[in-house]
Amino acid sequence: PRCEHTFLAVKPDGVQGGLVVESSVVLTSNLLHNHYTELSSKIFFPGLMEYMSAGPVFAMVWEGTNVPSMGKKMLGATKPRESPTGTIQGDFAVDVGLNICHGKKIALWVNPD
Ligand code: YYY
Repeated sequence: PRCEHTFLAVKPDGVQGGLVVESSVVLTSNLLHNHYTELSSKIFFPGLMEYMSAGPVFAMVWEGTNVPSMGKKMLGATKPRESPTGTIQGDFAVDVGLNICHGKKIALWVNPD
C-alpha cells in the first residue's frame, strides 16, 4: 500500500499542560486481561499481553458526534495489509502484532478497577 506521512505535534503549551504525560499510562496486567478478555484463549494472547505492556501507551477519550464509528474508520482494519490507504493502520502499521493503535468502548478505562 501507498505509505504517507504527516507531521503532528502537541505544542509546548499542550505538553506543559500535562496533556501527553497525563495520558501516558503503562497498562497493568489486570486491566489488559479485562480489556482483552474475549481474546484470552487465542494463540496470540501472550504476545499481545507482552506487546501491550512493553511501554506506555498514549490513551485518549474522544468526544463528539459519531466518534465511535468515525474513530474505527480512521484506525482501519486490525490487519494492516487489509486496511485501506488513508487509515492509520493502512499507512503506518506493519504487522497485526505491531499495529500501532486500538479503539474500544471506554467504560473499562474510565473506571479500571
Ligand atoms: O480492535 P482491534 O485491535 O483492531 O482488534 P481485536 O480483534 O480487538 O484484536 C486485538 C489485538 O489482537 C489486535 O490489535 C492484534 C492482536 N491480534 C493478533 O495479534 N493476531 C490476530 N490474528 C488477531 C488479533
